[in-house]
Amino acid sequence: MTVNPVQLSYENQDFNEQLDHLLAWDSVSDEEVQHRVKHIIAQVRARGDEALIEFTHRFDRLSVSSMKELTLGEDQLQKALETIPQEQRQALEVAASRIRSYHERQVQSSWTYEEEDGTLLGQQVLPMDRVGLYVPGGKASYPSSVLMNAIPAHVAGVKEIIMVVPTPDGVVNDMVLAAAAVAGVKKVFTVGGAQAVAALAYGTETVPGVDKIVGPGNIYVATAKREVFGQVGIDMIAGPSEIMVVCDGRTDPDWIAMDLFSQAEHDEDAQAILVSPDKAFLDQVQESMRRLLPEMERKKIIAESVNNRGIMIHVPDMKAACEVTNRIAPEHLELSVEDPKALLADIRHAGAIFMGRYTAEALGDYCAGPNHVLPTSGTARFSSPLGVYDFQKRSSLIHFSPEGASEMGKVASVLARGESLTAHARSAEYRIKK
Ligand code: HSO
Ligand code: ZN
Repeated sequence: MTVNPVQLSYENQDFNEQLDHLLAWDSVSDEEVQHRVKHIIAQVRARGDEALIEFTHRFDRLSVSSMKELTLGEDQLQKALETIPQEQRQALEVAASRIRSYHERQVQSSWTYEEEDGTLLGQQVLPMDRVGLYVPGGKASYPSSVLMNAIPAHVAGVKEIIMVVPTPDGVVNDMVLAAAAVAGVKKVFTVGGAQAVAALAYGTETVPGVDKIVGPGNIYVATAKREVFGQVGIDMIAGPSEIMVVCDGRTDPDWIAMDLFSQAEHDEDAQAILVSPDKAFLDQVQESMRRLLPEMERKKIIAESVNNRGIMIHVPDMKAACEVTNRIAPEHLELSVEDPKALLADIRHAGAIFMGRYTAEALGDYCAGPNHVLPTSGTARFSSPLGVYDFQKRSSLIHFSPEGASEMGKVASVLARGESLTAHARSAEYRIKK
């Protein structure tokens, strides 16, 4: 098994076109999947628990006679926390506490201001009432993602976080349940797929309908989330993981190779990119990758990811490296250089920026504190990491004094008549002082 990322040079005439071609990613929208998902949603919407139980039997091979058997409460989550090895429990608790401290700084507060005539304007910020958290089953079931999704909701003040996680053939991941306990989740339903998304969006006799659904999932889950958007809010629909490393050539090549592997091992479609002004260093990292690959548990996935989507880019200098970064807008950016702060001024687009040789992206995935749910596929140009703000909503506050209503009544009246909206105009005019 070899590893052969594509080699690119910034100095190539058609560098930008080549790069765009390698970055292109189609977020799959499969008609057949859409059709099936629509059917599942309609069934759950019409028949509630009964349909949910049927689909769980069909897709997860679990036969239960009531939703009670698919429901876990606080006691069971607490029990899972006590079941896992002490070392894992402690690591979850350390990570949770750091994620909490970081996110507490994101809480937005309400504000108001008063004008001279006593008019009061402002914005009231409140948490959502109830949020649903989707957690995948199987190989992509990450306890760390439970923390990253549930803690910001909890910090925002969301009262009820309803988690759903499929347990195919009844196989439960205790560390996922333990993470839920640590993150303040109190209710879990062991259902998954489009049927779980539908239950959260519309509610059933047992599953309470939520206001927003967050969390990663397979194509069925992603399609279902798109389908119920509007009925409920959803988070972004994430593409495969990406890492981009900018290195001056003076970090241990094994470290860089492993950093690239760390995202490649998520998925055959994950993308790992290395950029350096040092040509010999790019070769050394490739050599390290070849030597280290056989040691990796997920070597097949890593090799596929690196061979299909991996890129090594030679740039003339760091200025060009920053330019390439902004074009890519990577989910994760490592600045493996002596003075990362000096580069920061030129970086405009990246989901998370890991600064310095010691800051492995993997630390950010688990326990640095910032969120690991990040914009992928170039969307860092216009979107941000998941945060407390995603679980808060705003209402505008407007309170006119009699003087204010009179003054603004005149303005509104003119504008309303310009729009031929007479009732608007007269409503405002009633309040104008004679
Ligand atoms: N790197 C992933 C998150 C994760 N890594 C979970 C390990 N576990 C998000 O891009
Ligand atoms: Zn990761």
